[in-house]
Amino acid sequence: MPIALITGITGQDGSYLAEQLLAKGYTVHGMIRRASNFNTQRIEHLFNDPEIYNQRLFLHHGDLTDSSNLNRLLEKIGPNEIYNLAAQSHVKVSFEVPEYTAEVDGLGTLRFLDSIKEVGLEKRARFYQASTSELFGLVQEVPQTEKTPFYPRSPYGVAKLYGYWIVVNYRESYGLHASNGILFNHESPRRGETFVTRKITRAAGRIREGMQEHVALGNLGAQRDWGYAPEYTEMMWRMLQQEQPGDYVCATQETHTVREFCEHSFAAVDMPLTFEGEGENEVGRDEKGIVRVKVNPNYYRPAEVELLIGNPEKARRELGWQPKVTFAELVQIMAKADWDLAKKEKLLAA
Ligand code: NAP
Ligand code: F7E
Repeated sequence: MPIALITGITGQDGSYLAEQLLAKGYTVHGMIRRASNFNTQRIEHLFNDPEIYNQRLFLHHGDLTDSSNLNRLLEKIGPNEIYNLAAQSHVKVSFEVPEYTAEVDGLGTLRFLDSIKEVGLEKRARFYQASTSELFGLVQEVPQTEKTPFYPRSPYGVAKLYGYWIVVNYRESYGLHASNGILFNHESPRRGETFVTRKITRAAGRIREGMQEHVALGNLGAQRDWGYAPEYTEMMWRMLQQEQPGDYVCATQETHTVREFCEHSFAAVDMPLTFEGEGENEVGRDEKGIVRVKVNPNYYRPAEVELLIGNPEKARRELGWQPKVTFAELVQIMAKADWDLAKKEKLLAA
């Protein structure tokens, strides 16, 4: 049975990928960071299953800033497939911790590739790198494809640009089976709560249950190509099953504004919103005229990515991959899950 190593297994994507690989019969090793609180909530169901944990799922402490740890892990595990999903993944936060972001997202990728070489796994192990649509930043072409020139707009995007090119370089220099998935935004009920989609669906549920008055957001006009995360992790696996490595855009080829995401989310909890005003004065009101969405410029970014929309034609053609969950369905899935969560929280608080 194949052996996989996932960095970032405690994150949104890592948790879905671990489930999918276990279901395919893999032995899965995950790297986790030491934390002062439990950071394994997203994989708790796997962790608590005695037939899985320490049988086919193994967790190891580690960090992408620690090369000796990476060497040891690779030697001990001897994986056939490596999914490098670990990252400081928040774009706005990357402006506040640019050096750390470069260490983990840029140099961390190099450390990993070099460890593979160092321990002699370059013929055995296939490598997936979590590249991103943030590479396109100030977009040079619409829609974006694998051939669109990059123009990152944040320390996160620039760090990931290094990650992208070092993967290409190790592939070309040392024959590594190393691939970049250029994934556009993908979301789910497991999305971190500080990303805009989850922030909105969490707020919609809590506002609907009377637990919160309104939500403050930044740029309501930003447009994103939002897909459903489990479909994107399935695509990661497909990339590593290819005879030849390559780089693939993974997207829905639809784009929507943050404002539209709000409209769909609040409609899903039976609180339709109407937006009025402009810029910092724009608000979203419910049917009673109560303001439920406000703008707070603190959430603006020093440089913004205004529009993303990807063309996944290469992935469709070569990997047979096509997203099925639509934008409207994605919002429904997330809004419903967060409404249920708010109801539970309310019961517990009562
Ligand atoms: P996420 O939920 O933020 O998860 C990130 C994971 O990386 C977590 O497990 C985190 O551990 C771990 N991590 C952070 N710093 C680390 C370090 N120094 N050493 C080891 N592990 C570290 O991110 P995601 O949404 O699942 O995304 C997965 C990957 O895809 C990331 O590389 C992200 O940049 C990239 N990506 C995401 C999207 C998207 O829309 N989701 C799109 C394109 C690319 P803790 O749990 O301990 O924090
Ligand atoms: O922002 C705007 C914000 O933080 C989306 C990461 O997974 O996808 C993600 O990066 C848009 C931006 O995601 C708020 O300005 C408005 O234009 O949800 P986000 P992101 O920056 O697109 C890419 C592909 C990755 O690779 C990253 O790892 O929404 N926005 N108001 C807001 N964003 C946030 N977070 N919070 C707000 O209040």
